[in-house]
Amino acid sequence: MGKIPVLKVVIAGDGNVGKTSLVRRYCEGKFEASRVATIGVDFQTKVVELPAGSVKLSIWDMAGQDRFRVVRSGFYRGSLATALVYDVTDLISLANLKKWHQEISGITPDQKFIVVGNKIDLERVEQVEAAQTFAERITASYLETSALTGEGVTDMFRALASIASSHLSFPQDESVDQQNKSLRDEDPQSPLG
Ligand code: G3D
Ligand code: MG
Repeated sequence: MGKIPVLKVVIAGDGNVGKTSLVRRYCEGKFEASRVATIGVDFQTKVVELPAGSVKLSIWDMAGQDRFRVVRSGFYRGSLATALVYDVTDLISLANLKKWHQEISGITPDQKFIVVGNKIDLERVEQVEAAQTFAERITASYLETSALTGEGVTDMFRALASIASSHLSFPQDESVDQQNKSLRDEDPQSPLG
């Protein structure tokens, strides 16, 4: 088997929406209350099994605070997919996803996105429709999670891995040659009919 492709992905969104908690939950399987806020960037890796093959996600968890804007821009380079995370109890964090989307697609124009509403274990204040409309507008899928209970977290990272790997040809793609060969074999012009 060949080497596992490493895919850089980004977790973006306002401070306090739960980005670091989502990464922790996914990579370490736990939730810690009262964590220290991310300074600059956190970094974790995890292998994800996709139907087409395995990939290793390198997950970059950006600090949401405005004063880290300069640090962040360099870290977007080379990333393939971003989860834009907001907090379903915080309307401002949803409105700000537009700003996050602009910041990231301005630096990496081919970036693919998913939109994630976190903290669904709490009483929500936002309108799901507004989040879905935003996701549609940027051709992203919309998912909901709770880093606290773990609900939706695996799906979120699988979705991210899946869009980040859409450009890859996995070893199984050798079968494309095989398929092309069978198409040629079916060619009515062929002497075998
Ligand atoms: P950030 O990395 O986006 O800045 P953090 O966010 O992961 O640091 O989380 C910010 C706060 O929200 C933390 O609270 C964390 O425990 C809480 N949190 C994160 N995800 C969830 C969730 O899904 N549900 C609930 N109920 N809380 C969540 P504290 O109080 O520890 O600062
Ligand atoms: Mg953080």
